[in-house]
Amino acid sequence: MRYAALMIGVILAVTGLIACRNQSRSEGKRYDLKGKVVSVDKRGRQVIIAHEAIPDLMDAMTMPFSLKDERELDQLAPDDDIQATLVVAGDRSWLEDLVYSRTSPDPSSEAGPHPAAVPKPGDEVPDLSLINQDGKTIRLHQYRGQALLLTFIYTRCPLPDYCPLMTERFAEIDKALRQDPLMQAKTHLLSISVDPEYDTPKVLRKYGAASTGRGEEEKFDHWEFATGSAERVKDVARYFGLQYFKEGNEIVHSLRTAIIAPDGKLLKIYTGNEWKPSEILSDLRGLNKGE
Ligand SMILES: [Cu+2]
Repeated sequence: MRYAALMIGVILAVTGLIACRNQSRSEGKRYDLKGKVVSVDKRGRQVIIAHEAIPDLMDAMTMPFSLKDERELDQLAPDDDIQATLVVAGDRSWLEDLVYSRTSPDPSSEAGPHPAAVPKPGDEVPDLSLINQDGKTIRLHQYRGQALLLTFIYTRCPLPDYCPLMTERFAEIDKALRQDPLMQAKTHLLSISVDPEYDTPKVLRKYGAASTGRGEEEKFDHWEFATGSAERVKDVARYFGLQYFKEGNEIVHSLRTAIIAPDGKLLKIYTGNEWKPSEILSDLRGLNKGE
């Protein structure tokens, strides 16, 4: 049995090797990546890899990556050894030229992080509590009457197309909503840090002020930044199906961006980073139509 699995692994490794090298190369900086697959997040279209140090880029850590060819997500399994080229181009990054091999007898028995049960649109979101950038306790139900747009980040995130991109898009949404006093009044944004140890209210305040572009003027009356005890943050993340865990100074995480309607019911959860600010703006405008 083990031999059969090993053979499949070898075949996969061989097929993985037959990557077309003649394609014209996209631009961007390229780095060699070597590591082990920790988990495959098919919904979020990411693979979480514990990788070795990448000279000139980052230390060894475990973190999520996007793939140039997403079909390869179906081929990968926890514990696969993987080698790839990490391409960083502007605010995007992805892996290409994947080579992987499998030696574990049964990948389905791997005890990786289990995908959390994801709530459905229309579900009532529980009154989870967090601590905002001012050190004050906030609760999700206090935003009832407004549409609440939330996402997960951490301020030290090194990959441009994860947290920095979420924050950049939230800044765009915040700005657009502020141009319309009615929409500003009827919406609220919340960025939740999954790194409470480092992202104290003080750190979040500074990060938030820089992110909104209003600096010292920022009153955090439309877009807040929150954290909480490790337990409380875990409760919120788990509810929205966000997977994360700590690895040295980094947090390995997937992406979740949710819209909660003014009645406290879940409208939508966006996974990954493919969504556009315009889609969320139209979701938010749609909620406030017909009132
Ligand atoms: Cu991140």
